[in-house]
Amino acid sequence: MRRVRTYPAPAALTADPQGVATHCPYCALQCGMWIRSTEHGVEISGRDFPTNRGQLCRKGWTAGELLDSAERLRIPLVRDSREEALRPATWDDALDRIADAFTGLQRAYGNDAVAIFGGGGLTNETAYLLGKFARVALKTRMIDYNGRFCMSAAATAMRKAFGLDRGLPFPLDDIAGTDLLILAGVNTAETMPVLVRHLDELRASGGRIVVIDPRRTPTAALADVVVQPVPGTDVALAYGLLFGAIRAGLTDGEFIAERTVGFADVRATAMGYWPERVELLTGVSVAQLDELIHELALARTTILLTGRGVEQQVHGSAAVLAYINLMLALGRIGRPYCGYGSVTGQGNGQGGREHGQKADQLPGYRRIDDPEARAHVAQVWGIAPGDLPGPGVDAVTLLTDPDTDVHGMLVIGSNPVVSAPNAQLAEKRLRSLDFLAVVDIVLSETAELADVVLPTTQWAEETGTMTNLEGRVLLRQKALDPPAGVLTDIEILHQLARRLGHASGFPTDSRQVFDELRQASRGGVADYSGIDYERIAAENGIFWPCSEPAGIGSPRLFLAGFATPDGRARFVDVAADLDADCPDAAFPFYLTTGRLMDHYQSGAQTRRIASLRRASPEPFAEVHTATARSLGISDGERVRIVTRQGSVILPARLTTTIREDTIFVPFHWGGSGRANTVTTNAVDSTCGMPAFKLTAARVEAVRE
Ligand SMILES: Nc1nc2c(c(=O)[nH]1)N[C@H]1C(S)=C(S)[C@@H](COP(=O)(O)OP(=O)(O)OC[C@H]3O[C@@H](n4cnc5c(=O)[nH]c(N)nc54)[C@H](O)[C@@H]3O)O[C@H]1N2
Ligand SMILES: Nc1nc2c(c(=O)[nH]1)N[C@H]1C(S)=C(S)[C@@H](COP(=O)(O)OP(=O)(O)OC[C@H]3O[C@@H](n4cnc5c(=O)[nH]c(N)nc54)[C@H](O)[C@@H]3O)O[C@H]1N2
Ligand code: SF4
Ligand SMILES: [Mo]
Repeated sequence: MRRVRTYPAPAALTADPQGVATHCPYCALQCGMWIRSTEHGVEISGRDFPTNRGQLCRKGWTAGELLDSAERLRIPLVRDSREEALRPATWDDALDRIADAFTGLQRAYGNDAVAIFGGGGLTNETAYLLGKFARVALKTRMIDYNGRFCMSAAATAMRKAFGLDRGLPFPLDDIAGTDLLILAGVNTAETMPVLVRHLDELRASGGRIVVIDPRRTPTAALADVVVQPVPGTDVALAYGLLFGAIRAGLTDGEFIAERTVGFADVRATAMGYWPERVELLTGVSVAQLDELIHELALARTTILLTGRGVEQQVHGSAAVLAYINLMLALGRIGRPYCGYGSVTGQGNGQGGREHGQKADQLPGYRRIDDPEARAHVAQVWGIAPGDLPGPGVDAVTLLTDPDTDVHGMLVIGSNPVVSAPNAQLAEKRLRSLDFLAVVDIVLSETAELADVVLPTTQWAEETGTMTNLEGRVLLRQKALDPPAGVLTDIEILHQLARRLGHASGFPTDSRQVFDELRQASRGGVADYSGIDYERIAAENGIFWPCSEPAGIGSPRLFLAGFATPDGRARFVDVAADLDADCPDAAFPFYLTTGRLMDHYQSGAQTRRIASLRRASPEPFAEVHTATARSLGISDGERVRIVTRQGSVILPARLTTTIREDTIFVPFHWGGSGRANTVTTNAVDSTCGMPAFKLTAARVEAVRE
């Protein structure tokens, strides 16, 4: 078996002429950075960290620009009615308004009248304190966050199959040591450009790459085999591959017998996916299926990663389970250089889902309906278990359903007016609230609707921990002072809690919050109790679970057993009934949405960075040249994309890299170019994941 290169131990992270050791504000790779303040402004350079080895992408290099941008918020904004414009206010006035409004609404309509909507970019300390703030200070069960739009399908599937959900159950470096890497619905060359160096290493040592994506993306350019399935058909494709693997004798009987349960049913279902049928369902030809089986046969070790392409579907968690079934049948999980992982997206997409900002969760990845978990956390919080609210509702319900009890909301670390599915509905719902408060660093599209907007510090101005896609807990150190008067997220929570009658319990020092988080997570699935700031810095991060203050935690999970009661992984016999928003005569195309290299998420940050805005100034619709010809559309011409939800007008960008039946629109813009004006309302009923990747659509030329 080929081995991964080993690297020298990291330099100490303390004061260094290169500046302060910290991490990028954006994606889950959490690349290491040096940041230094000079007379010419803030200087950022790449730092040797295991995920990036000194490299940064364009977004990382330019991240400093927003720190002193004129568009940054520096003082609170308030208004007395929605007809007025927002105007500057004192912190006391702004904070009092929020506390008074929330108290009034809760008195009138009950505790669940106030909701919190958080984000996966917030530090572990903020995410933890936010969950506590909701349950203890507001006593509401209504809290959820944008990670529901991101990781819920994979998380649900991994919990079912392995008993535990950690994006990658192995360090990123392991990728370079596998024989075969399968990337399904992941466009890492654009979404985690620095990860490409791991792919280059893999190829340099003779490993092979398969990409499964309806578009021939820049990631596909790095692959040995590329297949372009019809959007939304990964369940059928994965079963088709399992059929082929069974027929070619590739399954690992010993592994199946000793380390798994439930294969018989899955095997029986897979036998219904013979190649000709799979070709009809997925558009992947019999010859291409053979090619994929051949790749599986050549490899002794395999890593399969899914991204949002597979997961943001009505059958997202089923598709993940179908790919896991394939990997379990091959015996390529829970062994060195083998495994399944889901590429976590946001900077703290992993930690953000472990410490309680999710409707059904308590810190340490505990379930809020588990009496033992409730007792433990209530004791850490100094309240009676009976005073802890129960599970709330998922993000889509929270943001769009007018029938919940919610009358007031605090949005912190998300921009749902751009990023929520069917954003028209979310926008309407947010406008209909009696009171909306937003904490952000810029006046985002969501902040524009608020009654009170609080500015907050940026990544480089506060200390806190983040948990990257590998489950590695890392330390983002404060490098710069914030603009005068701007509070951190946890200082804001402290101020609000105090006004709601909780003078203690909401510390403003991140280390103190982390120490409490360690207690609260102790004994949970995501146990952080053995982790502290010093050891994170000394070891280049610590992998959870970690209950002992020694070592680097648990970089590789499942080698000895799975996290299920009997230690065996579960095959889950998922159905593949295609009841998604299927194209028909009126809406004949598959509309899918996703990301570009230059912009991040709702674009609130990157649209305000000059070089990124120049590189990628506006949204567009990617249309196949042949499709455009048949519709009489030329390159750059404006087209109307119509779906059952609404329509948007965008310039067409013609390409031959997309399927002829598929249209792609990036979601980084609000206003008239907002992708989510047209995306479907449909969600995966098992986890609440929106089906961002498949909406039936019509395309029309716009002729003035
Ligand atoms: N530049 C940039 N980087 C980012 C982000 C960003 O906004 N911008 N966001 C971060 C976050 S939060 C996330 S979640 C990650 C997301 O990272 P990715 O998952 O890599 O990104 P997406 O573009 O959402 O989707 C990936 C691919 O899925 C494909 N796809 C669509 N439908 C299907 C399908 O039915 N099956 C399959 N197999 N593929 C399909 C799309 O064509 C697309 O190329 O990126 C992170 N990194
Ligand atoms: N059509 C379509 N829609 C999608 C997706 C898709 O693929 N297609 N992907 C979905 C996914 S995977 C995700 S993760 C979501 C993300 O969508 P959003 O949740 O909207 O993500 P961001 O744009 O990162 O929003 C973060 C907000 O918090 C602010 N912010 C940044 N740092 C801080 C901080 O430290 N504190 C506070 N208080 N605020 C801060 C930013 O300025 C920004 O306004 O979008 C989802 N929406
Ligand atoms: S790959 Fe992600 S973490 Fe690394 S520099 Fe780019 S945006 Fe930042
Ligand atoms: Mo995400």
